Amino acid sequence: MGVLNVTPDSFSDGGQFFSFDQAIAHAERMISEGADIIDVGGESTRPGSEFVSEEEELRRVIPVIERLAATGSVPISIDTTKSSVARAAVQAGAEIINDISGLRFDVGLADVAAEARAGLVLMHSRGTPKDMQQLPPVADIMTEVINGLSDSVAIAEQHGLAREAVVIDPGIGFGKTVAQNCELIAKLNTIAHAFPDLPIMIGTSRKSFIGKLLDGAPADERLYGTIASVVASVMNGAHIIRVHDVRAAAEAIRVAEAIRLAKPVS
Ligand code: 9MG
Repeated sequence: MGVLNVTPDSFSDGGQFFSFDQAIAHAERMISEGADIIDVGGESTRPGSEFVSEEEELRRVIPVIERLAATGSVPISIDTTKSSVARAAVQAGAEIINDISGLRFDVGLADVAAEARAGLVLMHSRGTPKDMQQLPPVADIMTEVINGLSDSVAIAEQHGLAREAVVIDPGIGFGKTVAQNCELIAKLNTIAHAFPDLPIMIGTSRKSFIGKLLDGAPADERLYGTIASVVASVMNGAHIIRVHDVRAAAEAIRVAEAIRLAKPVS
């Protein structure tokens, strides 16, 4: 999954892809480099970021989704926590809704996904993007994430969403410490065992825990660290990887996947 942020303050690409033409060109480049899904987001989820209005989010994402969906080469995902934005996005051609709140902010997202027969990514997070890094850490991150995801999946099903439409995501970087992010990647197989029928998505790309592990490396110097986390995630059972640097990740994934498949089943 290639990340297409259409936000002026996007933390990892500096708003580089904010104009319509640049956004389309960047999406096409990610597809040519191996992206199987493009995730379009109009509201930054960087730590400390503010919510944007529905009108502004729609203004940013809908024209981009309409254009990308019209070319039809890969499914488009809408990264939003607002059911009104998700509804407009699926009408514009998006086939997946990516909810970083796991239905905590707007449960109506499940209704939109169910009605449109869209996929729904339920990500674990704590607090809001504005306050998540100020929250006291939880003692047992594996139990917290598994219980949180179970609640989100149950709510989605109560709202009529088919279980086959659900993808789960541990939410790397969202209200977790550096050590907890590493633990979640290292023990991804525990999450896979807890949800054996659900695909797992993970997003580590350029995140601050990688910068912290690399002596404060800025976002544009986190590629090799990102690739290490991508490979570890694939080896431990991730099915969908959300990244900015598609070519590097796609090549690393092809090799890691071949090695994973060569491993004897224990
Ligand atoms: C929007 N967004 C930012 N980080 C993410 C992550 O790790 N997973 C998902 N599903 N979405 C994310």
